[in-house]
Amino acid sequence: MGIHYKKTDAYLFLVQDIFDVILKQILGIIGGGQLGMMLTEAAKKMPEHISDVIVLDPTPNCSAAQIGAKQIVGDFKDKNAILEIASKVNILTYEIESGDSAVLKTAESKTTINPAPETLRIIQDKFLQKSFLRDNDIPVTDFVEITSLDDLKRKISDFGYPALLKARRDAYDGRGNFKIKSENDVEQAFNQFSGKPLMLEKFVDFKMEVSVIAARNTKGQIATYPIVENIHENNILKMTIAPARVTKKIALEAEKIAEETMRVLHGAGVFGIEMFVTERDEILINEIAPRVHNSGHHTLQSSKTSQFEQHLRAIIGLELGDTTLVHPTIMYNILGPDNFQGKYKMPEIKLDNIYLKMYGKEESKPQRKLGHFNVVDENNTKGIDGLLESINLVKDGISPIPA
Ligand code: AIR
Repeated sequence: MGIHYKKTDAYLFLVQDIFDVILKQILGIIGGGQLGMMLTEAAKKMPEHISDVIVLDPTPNCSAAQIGAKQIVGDFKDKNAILEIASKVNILTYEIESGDSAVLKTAESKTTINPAPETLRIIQDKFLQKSFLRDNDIPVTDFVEITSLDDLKRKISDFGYPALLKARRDAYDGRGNFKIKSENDVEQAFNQFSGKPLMLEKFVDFKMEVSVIAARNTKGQIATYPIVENIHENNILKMTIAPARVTKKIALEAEKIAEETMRVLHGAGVFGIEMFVTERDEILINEIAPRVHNSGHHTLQSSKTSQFEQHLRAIIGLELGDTTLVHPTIMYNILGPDNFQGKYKMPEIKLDNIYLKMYGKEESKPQRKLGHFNVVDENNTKGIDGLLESINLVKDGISPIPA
């Protein structure tokens, strides 16, 4: 005997409710800066899968909150705040790697977390990350753990100068790196880190910095975006050129390394894999970010699927989107100028083929990422040189000035 339902309105509402619970999920994001903002925008375009977004961020009315995410105001490492957001969402992710992976592990009893806290634990400690990659035969720069000043003095004499002393954790955008150029810098470099766990890396004489944005979904499907070229200034990303001006051989090799990395890492989500191309055309991984990445912002206009949508597809377990680069594009970061801190006038650009995105941060600070714009070769006629010319015409006009 089957169960007989009357097709009443009540029944239809019940079915709708069940579907909502199964299919629509509340998404939680640790971090609500620009990356959380663009993830929230992508989530809003997927209402059939994500019903609401809640972010945890210390800045009241953070970037993501300004475009409709609910916000818990709290630190990324605040245990109670992490447990609170975990108890309110069906799926939790992060857009900054400085969350506490041990706390996240305990929060796994309350919600699904992707990438897994164990993946975060390995990646957020650069020494563990590089050891993991080396153990899996993935090419990385030479590196070694540093435990004391004497240890540093001994090891740097093996490595030679220059070498990079790095904080193992909580360092991005060049914060937490010290280039030791000679014996005279050694003590100053060590003291600068005041007791933090450290590692030393051989300085790579690279001819280009590149990255591959890669995704792996919860079912193990992997997809990589075409390799891009990154231009840094003062250790901060200034510009990403998509696609990178490299040979087909290098492009394929880098994408293969990225795919292999995703295979061994196991985490679900989008990852930014930064690499060097050396003078001898070797490819070495410099660093992995377990999150959507600044060098993937071009995908908002250049690609069939943006990295933000891709991340959501990956963590929800949907089939990954098409990563084809449809239009060559250059992404240019709008950074806070060095000469002031405080409120600033929002720059504007009204030109065809240029897409400006400001992050709604209240204050400019030197080198702070305030926004970016993408210059898109929409008719595929300009080429990278043409795009670079367009950037030169507009870049000075968009530097933020005090309000
Ligand atoms: N971010 C995270 N890791 C690296 C970067 N750049 C992004 C995240 C985070 C924001 O930078 O979106 O929330 C913080 O920006 P700020 O300017 O407040 O430090």
